[in-house]
Amino acid sequence: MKKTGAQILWECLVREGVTDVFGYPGGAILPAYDAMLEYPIRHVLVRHEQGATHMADGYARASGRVGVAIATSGPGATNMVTGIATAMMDSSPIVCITGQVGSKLIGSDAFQETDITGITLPITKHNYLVTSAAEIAPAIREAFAVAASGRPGPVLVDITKDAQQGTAEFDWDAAEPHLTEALDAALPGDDDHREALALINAAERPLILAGHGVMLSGAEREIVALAERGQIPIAVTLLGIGGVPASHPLNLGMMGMHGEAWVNSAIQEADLLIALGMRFDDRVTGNLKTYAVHARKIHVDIDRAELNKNVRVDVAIAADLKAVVAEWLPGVQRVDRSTWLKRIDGLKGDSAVRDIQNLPDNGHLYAAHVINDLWRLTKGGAVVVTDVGQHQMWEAQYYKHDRPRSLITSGGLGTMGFALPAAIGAKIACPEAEVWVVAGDGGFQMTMAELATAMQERLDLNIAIINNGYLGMVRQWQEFFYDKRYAATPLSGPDFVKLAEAFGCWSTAVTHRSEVERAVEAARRQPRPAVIDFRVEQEDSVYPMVPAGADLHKMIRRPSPLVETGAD
Ligand SMILES: Cc1cc2nc3c(=O)[nH]c(=O)nc-3n(C[C@H](O)[C@H](O)[C@H](O)COP(=O)(O)OP(=O)(O)OC[C@H]3O[C@@H](n4cnc5c(N)ncnc54)[C@H](O)[C@@H]3O)c2cc1C
Ligand SMILES: Cc1ncc(C[n+]2csc(CCOP(=O)(O)OP(=O)(O)O)c2C)c(N)n1
Ligand SMILES: [Mg+2]
Repeated sequence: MKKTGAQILWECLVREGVTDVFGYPGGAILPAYDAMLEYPIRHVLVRHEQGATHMADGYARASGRVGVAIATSGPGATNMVTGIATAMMDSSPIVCITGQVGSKLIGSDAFQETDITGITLPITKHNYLVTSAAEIAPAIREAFAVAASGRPGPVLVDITKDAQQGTAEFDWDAAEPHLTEALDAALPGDDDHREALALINAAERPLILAGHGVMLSGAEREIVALAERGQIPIAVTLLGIGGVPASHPLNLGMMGMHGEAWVNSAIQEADLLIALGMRFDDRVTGNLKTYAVHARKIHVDIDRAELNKNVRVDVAIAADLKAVVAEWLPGVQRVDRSTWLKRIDGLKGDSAVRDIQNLPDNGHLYAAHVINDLWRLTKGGAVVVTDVGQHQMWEAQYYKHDRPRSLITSGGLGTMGFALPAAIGAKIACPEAEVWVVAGDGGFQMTMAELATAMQERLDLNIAIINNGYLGMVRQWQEFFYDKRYAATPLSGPDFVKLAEAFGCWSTAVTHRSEVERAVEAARRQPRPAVIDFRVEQEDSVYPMVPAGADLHKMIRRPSPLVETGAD
């Protein structure tokens, strides 16, 4: 049956199972928008195309489905760049569709022409320039397959206006993608498994490093089974949080720059690291020369390019994690590792004493308190979407995630402005979930226009602004490494309560710990977006901290007794 290119586009999206798209119209994508009205798809009108890409990303991370963003050519497409790079760094499957000027105008500097496939080449898993209606179905089907298969990631399909307007025979079956084997899981050799098992069974001080790949692979149960069978403790990456329940006795917590001190020390003392679906980011390893020098290493990652990239390993397996661990399980011996587990318990040492959580209520509002209260009040059941900065690290430390996909955060690119739009995407993907944004006063100001989107879509979204009056994480670096020279980090903001009310949201401000509970409960009762301005201690820092590039075990610890600074 003949259809226009625009109709073919929506026909394909519907058949791919797409129910929601995030976008913003304009001239070069107008034929597609016109055809959209005939299809059962919810279109969420964003306020900036960066928001559309983060929404698609949040949608994908919350649900495991592919998120879809749509924009016009030129500035619409370039506004998507940050969101695409964010999804690329964190292996999030999204498909971005952009309009392009007519195919005969390409290269003529036509109105709103930009080479978006050229611009996004290094930050997409793959991209397409489609110049005829007949190419649309194969391109869209392949885009979805590429985005979701192997190591997930963003794919962009740029469709010229004449391709949308032209007609072609629509044949769904003929458009079936044929991906090359390289995109699918490659099977490892049996020897790799034997070698890995021998190392695991012989180890006295093994440690599992569980990353984002645990959730991407759906291997949550297998990892816990491996840990329990072998009595092997687990450390998680920032993006691995939730993949293993925080409350599981073998889960030690987060590793890396702002990880728990005992976790980093355990890594340095281990005799075997079993790295599963994590990519040894520099925030995780610190100085590579001194990283886990006593440990043999096994690395399982679906992306061969990650193996032996940052850390040299003894056994490297390029395959889907779930399948690999399932294969190992019967061969994993039940070994008594109580000495090692006791040793790690001992490493916890004075951490508890220094922990800010145990401070009495002294009239100061600490972000750590706010987040811990949020965890308590939501009983750990919320999907929390963070922005980037100190509040992001405090969230990782003080909100205990027991469920997969319940922490959504920009790790690899560290994109400020991510939280609010990503949370909108998460809420639309999972309408039953209680969704909380935890954002800094800096990052929130980057994309706060999306409050209008949340209102227009009548979303029951809760937003906690951790307002410290600073670009806090940068201020912290200036405090530690630049002699407290606070260049361009003191930050004013609007009256967030008035601002939120102007958008039609419910809002309140909190300055004392005693008010946290009331405010959180009131926000939870609101059926519309609710914004709480938590005016927290201004010059608090995130501890512990491994300075960039330092040895992992050489952490800066919170001064004891706690030093209080800043305005009350
Ligand atoms: C301010 C700030 C501070 C930070 N501090 C820390 C910190 O202290 N600690 C920390 O951990 N991080 C920290 N990060 C995050 C850090 O930068 C990285 O984003 C994070 O460590 C990456 O985690 P990951 O390797 O688990 O996930 P990803 O980067 O998403 O990598 C996932 C890996 O899993 C693989 N994979 C995907 N699917 C499968 C599958 N089916 N089977 C097998 N493998 C698969 C992928 O190929 C990839 O290699 C910080 C970020 C910011 C912005
Ligand atoms: C788009 C973008 N620009 C700059 C940075 C660098 N950066 C990282 S954290 C941070 C400060 C964030 O401040 P705020 O949002 O108030 O959060 P806080 O650290 O105070 O909790 C900055 C500027 C970034 N990560 N992203
Ligand atoms: Mg701040």
